[in-house]
Amino acid sequence: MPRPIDWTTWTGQILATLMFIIRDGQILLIEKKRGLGAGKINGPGGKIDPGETPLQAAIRETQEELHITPLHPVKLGELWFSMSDCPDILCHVYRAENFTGTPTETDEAIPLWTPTTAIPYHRMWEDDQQWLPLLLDNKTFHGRFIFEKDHLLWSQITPTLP
Ligand code: 8DG
Repeated sequence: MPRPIDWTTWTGQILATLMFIIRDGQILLIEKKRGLGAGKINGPGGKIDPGETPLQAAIRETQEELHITPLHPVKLGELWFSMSDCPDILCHVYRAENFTGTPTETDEAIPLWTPTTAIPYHRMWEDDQQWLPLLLDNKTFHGRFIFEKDHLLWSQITPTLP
């Protein structure tokens, strides 16, 4: 059974972001080379630095990881992760339709364009298949998840008003 969580008083200890760029029926993912989730496929993103807004952090992380700048990102989701082996994570999720620059491999990530109809969920965090389809559909959402290490024990996805 998942440990009990009082979501009404829950706060994220780590604030993070994710950025998904979707263009011409393809989504720009990364193979993450280090940090939390290394080896998994994900969107670019990472922790928010002190003094940064979530949007600024999402853009900066995409610049650092892929050497590109997303244009006009829109926040579509918020993900709350109760983790067993690290502090709780609150993640802001953005979508953009375009970018400047050329996606380039860096120390942190290998770029991976994938058709939106063939997302490699088996190589991603277990919860992603529950909310990434909403993002692809331009729907807004709030997800809450309880993890035991890498394993998803419990989840709840709520549609939100745009
Ligand atoms: P660092 O150099 O500061 O250590 O790393 P960072 O790049 O700033 O942070 P990070 O360790 O990469 O941050 C974790 C990233 O993983 C962040 O973008 C949020 C994301 N993430 C989770 N859980 C999940 C999940 O279940 N699904 C997806 N798609 N992403 C997740 O932390």
